[in-house]
Amino acid sequence: NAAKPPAPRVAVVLFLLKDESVLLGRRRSSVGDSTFALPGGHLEFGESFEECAARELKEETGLDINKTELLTVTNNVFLEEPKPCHYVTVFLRANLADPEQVAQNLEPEKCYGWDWYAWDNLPNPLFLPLEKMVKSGFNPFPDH
Ligand code: 8DG
Ligand code: MG
Ligand code: MG
Repeated sequence: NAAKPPAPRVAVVLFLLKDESVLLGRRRSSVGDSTFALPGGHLEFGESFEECAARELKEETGLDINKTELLTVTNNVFLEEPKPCHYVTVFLRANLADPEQVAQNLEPEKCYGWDWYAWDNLPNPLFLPLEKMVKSGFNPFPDH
């Protein structure tokens, strides 16, 4: 009797844009450990995508955003991870409400730290869902 597989879950992640850069954090997690990923997390019951992105960013970095916009959705199946999982990942973009605000690492058990990376010089390795988008030529900046 095979165990029933877990259901797919909805994740909301954010391209936080500043000049030509995006905010990335190095994951400390059983899924994609040590890879560079966007801020974000699980959609909670009753939330809009925009509310989820703002809440997750605030919990993870302390930052506040405005001009939040929906970009795209991807389907991500992680069969090779210690705990296989499946995410429908919703990507949004936003700007900092206050460009002077500094990212704090508020969940150090889940992230090694946040930093800004120029889009044309992203760090390695990227978290697989993000890596796939970059390789496909996706660009999160307006006017692309
Ligand atoms: P939560 O308990 O705060 O809701 O969740 P979290 O601890 O912040 O979850 P997460 O791992 O940061 O995000 C949930 C899932 O979203 C993650 O396991 C896989 C999926 N996901 C992607 N791409 C990205 C990404 O670039 N960044 C993040 N953080 N998650 C991503 O598919
Ligand atoms: Mg979170
Ligand atoms: Mg997260």
